[in-house]
Amino acid sequence: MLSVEVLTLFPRMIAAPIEESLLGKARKTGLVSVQVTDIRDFAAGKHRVTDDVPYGGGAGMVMKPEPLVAAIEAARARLPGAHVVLLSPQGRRFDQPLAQKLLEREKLVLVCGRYEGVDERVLNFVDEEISLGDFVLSGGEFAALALIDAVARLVPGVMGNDLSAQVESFKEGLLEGPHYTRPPEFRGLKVPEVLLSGDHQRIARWRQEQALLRTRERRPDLLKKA
Ligand code: 9D3
Repeated sequence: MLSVEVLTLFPRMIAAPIEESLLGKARKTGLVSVQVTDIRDFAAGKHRVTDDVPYGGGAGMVMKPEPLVAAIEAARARLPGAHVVLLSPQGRRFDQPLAQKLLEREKLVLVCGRYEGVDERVLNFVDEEISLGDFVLSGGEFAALALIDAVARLVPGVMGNDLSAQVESFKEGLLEGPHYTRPPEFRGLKVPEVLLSGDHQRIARWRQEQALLRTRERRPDLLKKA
C-alpha cells in the first residue's frame, strides 16, 4: 500500500491525470491512494492570499510560509510518519533508486511550489527536496505526477508488477534494445531475422547485445554506473 497526499494551488492539475492513468485502477483495488489538497484552503483572509513580494526586491512572487506550513502540518496529521517532499529545481535529482526508496516510505506528502519559489523557512518543515532534472518547469505539479507514476508502478500488484518485473537484475540501469511487432516487413523495413527464428537462446543473447550497444551509443554514463 502506498499513500500519497499532494499539496498544490492547482488541484485539478493532479486529479485528472491520476484518474486516467494506471493509478486509477490501482486506486480502485486499494493498492495506491492519492489525495489532493488545495493549499489555498489554508490561506487566511477574505482573499486567501498565498504569495507575496520578495523581501529585498526582485521580480516575481514568493509563496508565503503560513498557508504552506499549515497544509503540511494538516497532511502530517492525516498521514502520521509521512515523508514530506518539496518538489523543487534545487532538490536532489530524481532517479530509479530514489523511486524505490520512496516506495519504502509508504506514506508521502508532495508539496508543489509555484511562482519564483517558496519562502526559505518552509524548508524547515519538509524532509527532502527533489528535482526532476536541469530544466525549468513553471511549478512542481508535473514533477509530482511523474514521481507518483514512477513510485506507484513499483507497488507489488500494480499493473504487471510481479516479482520478475522487480528482479530484472542485469538489465536494470541499461537501455533496452529495439522492439518489433507485426508485420514482418513494413515499407521495406524488415524485422531482424533472429526474432523470427524461434531460437529463444539466440534471441536472448541478441537482445542483451543490442541493449549494450544502444547503451554504449546513447548513454555511456549508464555503463560506467553498472
Ligand atoms: C524563474 C525562476 N527560476 C530561475 C530560473 C527559479 C525557479 C523557481 C521555480 C525555476 C522553476 C521553478 C518551478 N519549478 C519547480 O517547482 C520544480 C522543478 C523544475 O523547475 N525543474 C525540475 N524539477 C522540478 S521539481 C519542481
